[in-house]
Amino acid sequence: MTKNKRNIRVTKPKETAAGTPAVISSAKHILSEMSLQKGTKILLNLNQKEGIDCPGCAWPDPDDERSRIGEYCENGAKAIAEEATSKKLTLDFFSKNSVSDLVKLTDYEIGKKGRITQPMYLPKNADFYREISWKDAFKLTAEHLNKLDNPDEAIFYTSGRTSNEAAFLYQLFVRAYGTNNMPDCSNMCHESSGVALSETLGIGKGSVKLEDFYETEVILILGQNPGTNHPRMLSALQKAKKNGATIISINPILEAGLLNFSNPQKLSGLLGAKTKLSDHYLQVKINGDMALLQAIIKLMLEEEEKKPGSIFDLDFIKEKTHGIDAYLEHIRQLNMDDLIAICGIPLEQIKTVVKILSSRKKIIACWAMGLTQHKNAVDTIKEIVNLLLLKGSVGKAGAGTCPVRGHSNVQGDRTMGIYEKPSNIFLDNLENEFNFQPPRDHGYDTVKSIEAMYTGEAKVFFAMGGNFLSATPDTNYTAKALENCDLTVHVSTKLNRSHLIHGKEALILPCLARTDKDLINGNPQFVSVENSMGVIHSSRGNLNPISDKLLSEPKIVCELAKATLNDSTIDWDKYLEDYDHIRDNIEACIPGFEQYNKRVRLPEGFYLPNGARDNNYFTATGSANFSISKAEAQQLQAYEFLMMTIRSHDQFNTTIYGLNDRYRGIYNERRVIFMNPRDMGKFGFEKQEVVDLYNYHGGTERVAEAFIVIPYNIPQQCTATYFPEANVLVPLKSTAKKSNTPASKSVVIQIKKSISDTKITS
Ligand SMILES: Nc1nc2c(c(=O)[nH]1)N[C@H]1C(S)=C(S)[C@@H](COP(=O)(O)OP(=O)(O)OC[C@H]3O[C@@H](n4cnc5c(=O)[nH]c(N)nc54)[C@H](O)[C@@H]3O)O[C@H]1N2
Ligand SMILES: Nc1nc2c(c(=O)[nH]1)N[C@H]1C(S)=C(S)[C@@H](COP(=O)(O)OP(=O)(O)OC[C@H]3O[C@@H](n4cnc5c(=O)[nH]c(N)nc54)[C@H](O)[C@@H]3O)O[C@H]1N2
Ligand code: SF4
Ligand SMILES: [Mo]
Repeated sequence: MTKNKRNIRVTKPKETAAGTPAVISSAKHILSEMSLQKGTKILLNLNQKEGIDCPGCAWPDPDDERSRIGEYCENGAKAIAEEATSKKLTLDFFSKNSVSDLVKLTDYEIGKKGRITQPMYLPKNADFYREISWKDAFKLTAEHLNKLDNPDEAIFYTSGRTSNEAAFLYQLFVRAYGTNNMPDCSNMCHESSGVALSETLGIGKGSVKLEDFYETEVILILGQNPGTNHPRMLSALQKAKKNGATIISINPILEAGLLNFSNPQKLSGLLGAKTKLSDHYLQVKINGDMALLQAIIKLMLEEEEKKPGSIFDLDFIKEKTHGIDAYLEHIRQLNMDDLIAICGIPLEQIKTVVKILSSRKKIIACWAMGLTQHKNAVDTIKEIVNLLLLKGSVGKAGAGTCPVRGHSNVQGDRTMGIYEKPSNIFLDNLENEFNFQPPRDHGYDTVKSIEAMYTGEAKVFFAMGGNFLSATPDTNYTAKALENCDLTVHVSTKLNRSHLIHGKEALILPCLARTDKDLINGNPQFVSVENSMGVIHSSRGNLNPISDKLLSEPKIVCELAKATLNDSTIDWDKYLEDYDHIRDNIEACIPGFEQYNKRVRLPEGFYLPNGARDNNYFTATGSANFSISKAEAQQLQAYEFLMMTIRSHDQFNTTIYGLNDRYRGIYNERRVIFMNPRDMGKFGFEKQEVVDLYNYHGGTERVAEAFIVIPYNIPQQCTATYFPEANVLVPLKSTAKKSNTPASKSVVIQIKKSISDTKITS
């Protein structure tokens, strides 16, 4: 056996989330990055009405009561620690550290270096970034953009932290320049949800409000780990339970945050009192969800047919839906044994859940990446919609769809037009308002962007935030794609791997973050964001920026637009007098933003219109649509495994806060693979043995070396590793049908004993 010489410590997985350990962890992270005084100043303002919107996830703030001292979670505190760190990267740092040295560091080490403080430029063939003025940086970018044969040779990526104001200006600039090549992190995230929900319910967003959680009867949580990724959702689940809701979790592994919760905002929670969250936990096989949902629906249908109207909401189905007959016929034809074999859940357990769902009328279904990142993701999400439609559980209080969004403004960015497939109505509105002709052809999404850069069809890559190289699949292929570009430009707060795997020339443009004060002529500006439930509200930073050479994202876009566009019909200078001017233009172009400047100043913000919430379905049929899909098992050889790439408790996507995954009992290590002990026995792997992982999709060998085997409670032939370390194995061409989202939760791998134990030393 190849022994691991690393510093890993493994304990039993936890069965309760948050509580005192979360408070201790928050304090540790904050104090390692800044003074107590600075930390307190931010945390007291975080998620308060008229305060700073947490730069972590997109979970909403409660409309009513907010704790004056602690309206945030452990991971919100970590996000703040990471962003508002007092550590900074000076010119001295860049003159002492070459790109070829920095690239050898782990993502964790790179991220801990500090905030970027001035624009940096990497000339052709150079190994050290050097200082560049803002003026020259804009000029250089503009020259590259204007030199292209066609605007479609440029790509403009967006991550989901960008405010509504910056996002609107950014897409306006990109379209005035002449392309719809606007891939975003959503392409890798909830794109599958957007496609499924648009086709079935006529809106690509969820339909529930936070208060629906407080009056619902059943909450289904599929493929989501809220204890880590949306921690304040646990408070909503706790309140739902108190009000009598039943929680059913569907997940291949037992996540602590779905089992029990000790509320750290309440004294009782700090003293150890806990609430049991999931009443039923279905440990489904990876991507077995569609089969499981169909099995549930098939059993419900059998009962319904014995006594019509006893289980399904026949009035709702008749008045509001389309396609019921064909759908039920399809369900009748399915074979129960096949469905059970695919999902791996025993019949008895399915029957228990059927009993609960049958007698309840108000159901909320929540889901995240465990559903969206599979080949058949769109169809699985449509199956959730089928279940809700049968029960009349959309368009009424206490019921509906809840795709829980990731980045704090990823939903808002889409609303603002960050999309490679904009609608004609949206483009017409831009044309009317700004008097130019926006391009009509659809642009590249994330996967197509990588292919275009690889083949040389795209030559300039510009990123508004994010860490494209580490977030995307097939790391080695994507690296070559970026390296092929003539120029790569990143608007960023912190150093990351995408600055170090670069085009022939590269720029880093440092921007203000959420927590920073944004002043125009001494007047404080605020920005706005949209949370997971469609509430638009303001966010105001309160810290003095770490350097006077940072610019706001809106300012960067306007200056770049002025440097690039000749005879622009858009008055870019006006936006830089006051952000109210940006919001006035948003109001003119995007429905739902009437009186934007007035309503965004309401302390609690305002809701955007939502057809599905109001029981109106703006689909092609004019009704809510049933959909027919066939569940298929992933065909695996006996020596193959399905691997899901998931987040540890100490990371925000590619930003690694620390090396622990406290709830799963892993400390000081990220290169681990969770395996079923029986599979380990079958293949002769011992606990903490070092293995190499392989993927052979499309005839290419992909290898991820030196992962430590962790025996874990996970279905057989299913495994889990952390993203981004395992992204080298995710094939670019293995994507979800219709949404083109990389199938990074169902990667087929082989696991082999490591040939060497010296490859990874830290
Ligand atoms: N602290 C923190 N917060 C975050 C993030 C972060 O990295 N750190 N990221 C943000 C972003 S951008 C996003 S999109 C969200 C992500 O939030 P999540 O979707 O919760 O994140 P993942 O870790 O990808 O977790 C997926 C969950 O799905 C389960 N799963 C995997 N495959 C399957 C399957 O086939 N079926 C079922 N039923 N379950 C499955 C996994 O076991 C895991 O519990 O979180 C956001 N919030
Ligand atoms: N294998 C696998 N791959 C995945 C996933 C998975 O589950 N498995 N999840 C996918 C998902 S859901 C997502 S959303 C993507 C995430 O993809 P991205 O959004 O591209 O990645 P992040 O790690 O969130 O980006 C972090 C960087 O953003 C910059 N940044 C932070 N704040 C700001 C800001 O305010 N402004 C600007 N301009 N920059 C800022 C910092 O420089 C930081 O290094 O990854 C996807 N990749
Ligand atoms: S739940 Fe999400 S938005 Fe709320 S404090 Fe935690 S990380 Fe921030
Ligand atoms: Mo995401």
